[in-house]
Order: sequence, then structure tokens, then C-alpha cells
Amino acid sequence: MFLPQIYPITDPRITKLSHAEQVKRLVGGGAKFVQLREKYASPKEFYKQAKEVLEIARKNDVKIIINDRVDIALALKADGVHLGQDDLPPERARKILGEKAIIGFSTHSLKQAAEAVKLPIDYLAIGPVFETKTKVKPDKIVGIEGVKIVREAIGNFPLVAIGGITLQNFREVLDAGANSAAIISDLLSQPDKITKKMKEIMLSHFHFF
Ligand code: 3NM
Repeated sequence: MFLPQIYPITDPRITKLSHAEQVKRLVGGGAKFVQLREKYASPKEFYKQAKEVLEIARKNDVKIIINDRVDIALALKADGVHLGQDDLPPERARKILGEKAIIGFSTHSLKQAAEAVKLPIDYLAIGPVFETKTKVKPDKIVGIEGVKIVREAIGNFPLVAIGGITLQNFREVLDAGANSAAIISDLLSQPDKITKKMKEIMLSHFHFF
């Protein structure tokens, strides 16, 4: 599975923009893989917005992962879902969405991560790595050390780090063993600079190689 080193996630509360507008701005900056995260709108409203996103994404060869809602991912033939510890179990999501769907799963401890690799998922996420204000009731911070420990425990399993990741610290997170850094507020907190921020982060990563 293709997992980009920078994994942007939308947030309408932070941006006051539709998911489609956020995706357009992120894609303008080079994003190829975006998660739609919606914690407040009704399923009907989220469906409507995600449908608009999928139309844009298909034209631009961008993969779209739907947070939490297996039903919406199925209805729209999105590329996959990202599930939390309290969502539909990944086994069930896999049966519903099929072998080709990308399924991601959130974990917040070494124990959860070690369990997660046995599930029919494509990547697991560990977090929060740093302090975050974006998630309501975040779990305990795992730190860079937590990313390293999880990496050691899971072998080559695809690993996404999340929580408080920025343009300044994402390289440290990747060096600790994450394949990908998921980022919300550092990309979105200045809505008129989303494209610029996305470009900056893609470029700084490019310079590294
Ligand atoms: N999940 P930001 S932390 C959505 O720990 C989410 O699983 C987390 O936002 C986890 O990049 C988090 O603004 C919020 O810190 C990430």
C-alpha cells in the first residue's frame, strides 16, 4: 500500500471550510492521500461533503480515507476508512469494504499497537506523539520514545504517527520509525495558507533526500 510520508487530515472546526475546499487547498500543495475527519456534522451532511471531495479526488488521482464511517466509505467507494478503538471492529470493516480498501486503525499504547498488527488492517496509527489541542480527550502522550518502542515491536508494519506533529518536528517522528506523519492543525490553522504550508512540508521533506 502507498502510504505518504505526510498524511494530511481535514478539520472543518479549525478551518471553517468545507471538506472539499480543504482538500482542494491540500492537493494544490501536493497532497496525494487525505483523510476526511468529521466529528460534528450529521451523517447526511458528511456524506454530501465527502461525495464532493471524491469527485475532486478522482480527477486528481488523490486517495481519500474516511474517518470512522464505514457506511459513507462504502456508499462513495472511497479508498478506505480510518477506525478508532471504539469504532466498528476492523474485521467487520474489512468484510464490508473488501480486500482492496485501505483500513487504518488508531492505537494509543504499545499493547494496543501489538494487538493491532494481528488485525486485517493496512496501517496502524500511534498517538498522540506530542501534545495536541485538536482531539477531544486525547490519550496519554507517547512521545518520540513511544514511536520507537512501537516500531521495534511491530517489525515492518506500516506505522503512522499522529498528534502535535509540525513542519518542525515531523522529521524526528519519521526518524523514530514512523512511515508517515499525520498532521491536522499545523497544516490547517491558517486556512488561507494551507496550500503554502503543504508545499513547504513537501519541499522540506524533498530537500532531505
Ligand atoms: N488522533 P494535530 S491525536 C485525530 O492520538 C487525532 O490518535 C490522535 O491533530 C491520536 O495534528 C489527533 O492538530 C489529533 O495535533 C491530531
